[in-house]
Amino acid sequence: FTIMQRLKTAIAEDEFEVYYQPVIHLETGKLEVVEALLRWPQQDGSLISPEYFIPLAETAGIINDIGLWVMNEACLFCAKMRAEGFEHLRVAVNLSTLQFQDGKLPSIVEFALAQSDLPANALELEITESVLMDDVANIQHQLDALASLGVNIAIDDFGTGYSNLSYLHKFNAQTLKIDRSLVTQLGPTNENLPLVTAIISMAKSLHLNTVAEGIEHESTAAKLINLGCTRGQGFLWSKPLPPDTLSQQLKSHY
Ligand code: G
Ligand code: G
Ligand code: MN
Ligand code: NA
Repeated sequence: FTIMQRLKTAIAEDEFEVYYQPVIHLETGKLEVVEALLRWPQQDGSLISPEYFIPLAETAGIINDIGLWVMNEACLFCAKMRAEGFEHLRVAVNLSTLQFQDGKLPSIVEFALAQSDLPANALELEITESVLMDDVANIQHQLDALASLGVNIAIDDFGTGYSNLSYLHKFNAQTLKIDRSLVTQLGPTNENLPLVTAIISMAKSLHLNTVAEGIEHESTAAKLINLGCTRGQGFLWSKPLPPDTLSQQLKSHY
């Protein structure tokens, strides 16, 4: 079988897993959010990166099925964690541009929330800047519907693509995630410090929260706190983990 053929049966065969990575409030060190990250384990024990198979799924026309599955899984996991004592935990789910095409995203999200009994403000949807450039009217309409449910919108991978400020404003996002390529060397070498400083300051004046991704060093976290960045995510705290592992770690650490 080709990888494309196996990808098409992967949902029915229950082959996907969702891992979760903690997002920490930088000043308090508290866990606030977990980001859902899709994994496709292979029988030989290897992993194919979503960076590779998500574009394949988009080409194969199955990204909506996968996206729906991830949405339901992530909401159920977050609701379970909240019931187990992490009552303010929120979950972030990545979206592909194509998930906006058929107009069904708001009802899919509504169903996932109802099924899991998760409040809408516990869900954050991560979209990339490239999504915002696509079919503006259609996407804005659906983001408005999602916002009126109470769902939060985050702009992912900020600083890499087209940084169009007017779109940021228009789409009612609450959160800006600074791409890890701008963050990782910040502590050790000051690489990209002027750019990250400007992004955080701009986000503040637009009343947006900031999340720095890819924090691997204590020195990076310290600089980001000084710059007023809201939250952080990265290997310094934890890599993405399977739900049971994360749940066990949280219960012993937080
Ligand atoms: O977890 P990792 O760093 O390997 O993820 C690589 C890329 O795959 C990231 O850009 C991430 O946003 C994307 N990705 C991970 N899970 C999902 C998902 O459920 N849906 C979509 N559309 N993208 C995902
Ligand atoms: O595009 P998106 O931001 O959704 O991608 C998240 C990806 O970043 C995941 O694949 C995750 O594994 C990866 N990631 C998360 N934290 C770190 C980190 O500290 N260092 C590196 N190199 N990758 C990270
Ligand atoms: Mn993301
Ligand atoms: Na990113």
